[in-house]
Amino acid sequence: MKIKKIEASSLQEAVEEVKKIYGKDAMILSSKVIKKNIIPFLPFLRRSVLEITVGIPDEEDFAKELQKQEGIYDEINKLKETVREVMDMVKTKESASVTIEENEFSLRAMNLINKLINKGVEKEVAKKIVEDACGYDYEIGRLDLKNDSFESLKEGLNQNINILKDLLEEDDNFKIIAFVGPTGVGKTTTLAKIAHILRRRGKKIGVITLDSFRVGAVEQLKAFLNIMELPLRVSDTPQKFREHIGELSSLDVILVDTAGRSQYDIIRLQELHAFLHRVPAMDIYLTLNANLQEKAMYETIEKFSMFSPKGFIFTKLDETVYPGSIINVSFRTKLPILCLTTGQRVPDDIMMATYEGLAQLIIGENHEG
Ligand SMILES: Nc1nc2c(ncn2[C@@H]2O[C@H](COP(=O)(O)OP(=O)(O)OP(=O)(O)O)[C@@H](O)[C@H]2O)c(=O)[nH]1
Ligand SMILES: [Mg+2]
Repeated sequence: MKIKKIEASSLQEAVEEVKKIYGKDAMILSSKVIKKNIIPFLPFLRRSVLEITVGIPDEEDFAKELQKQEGIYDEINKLKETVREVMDMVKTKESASVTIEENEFSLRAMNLINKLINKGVEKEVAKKIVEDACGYDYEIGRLDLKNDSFESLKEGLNQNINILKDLLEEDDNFKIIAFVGPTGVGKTTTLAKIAHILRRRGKKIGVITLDSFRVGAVEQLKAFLNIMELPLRVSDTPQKFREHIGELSSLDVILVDTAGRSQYDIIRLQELHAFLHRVPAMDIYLTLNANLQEKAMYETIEKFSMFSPKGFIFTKLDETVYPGSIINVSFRTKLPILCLTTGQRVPDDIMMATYEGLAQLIIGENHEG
């Protein structure tokens, strides 16, 4: 800032003068009354004038000021964001699951962890998923999300949960797809939904059911499939099953429905195993009700491991408020997810697993971006 002195007869005049000469950014720093000789060599002839000290900001000062102001706006915006996050956290029920003291995450990262926990994701799993979507922010000295919550969740899921690419993106080879799982989880309904999807994509499909003893099982399948006029075979022995596969092997895909088996009924599980083992080109998917208690899910997975399932199908997500359990189970077992079903309607209520879909399922629509 440059300092100048000017003289004026009144403050009013000084203000106008300063504006005129130095512009509107100039400031009057001080003023004082001084006595001046009217004629230099006649000291007894004096009058009073105002001496004004003016500060004139130079370009550099202006830039600094601007920078300071921008800094303040940044601070305000950060503060606003923090307040919003704190409010979100307060709104989120059971928000005390992860507290400020106990962890090394930023507020918004903690907020995301808590959202996951509230949806049934285990605390350790939630922390790992979020941690993998974070970078260290030196300014706040904590781990912070690299992106908005939704994108970060997608990223974290991507690093921790396996999904199977859409059935048809894999290859064009002949495939047999079998659905196994406990009773009533939705195997037959899901088979029908997948049959529709495959058909819509131009695949030639046949269906074989191994469920010949439950009353109405074959009728139920027929009802689903008749609309599509798909060939259907009912195999009541492993021998028949192999014959039926032979008959339908000129098609693109054979879908195999099985009778539900309790994970506690080892004999029936082994019976089913006798049908399915050593069948070439067969992928077996374990169908699990997303509402099942997690402990029961692990028991089921253990008992059905004899089928070496290629992945999970999770059903009835429309009936659960805690979809987090499917994340826990997939995280712990590393078995990939093929698809998720979200209602009884055939063929609509199904979605192939994507990270976007999983993120939506857990924290809702992407509101941030
Ligand atoms: N809400 C809801 N219901 C479903 C879903 N999938 C299937 N269901 C219903 O669950 C019930 C059982 O479905 P099925 O497809 O017969 O189950 P399953 O596993 O074949 O049963 P079993 O053959 O007896 O072992 C039916 O009433 C279906 O409509 C889903 O995603 N959401
Ligand atoms: Mg069935």
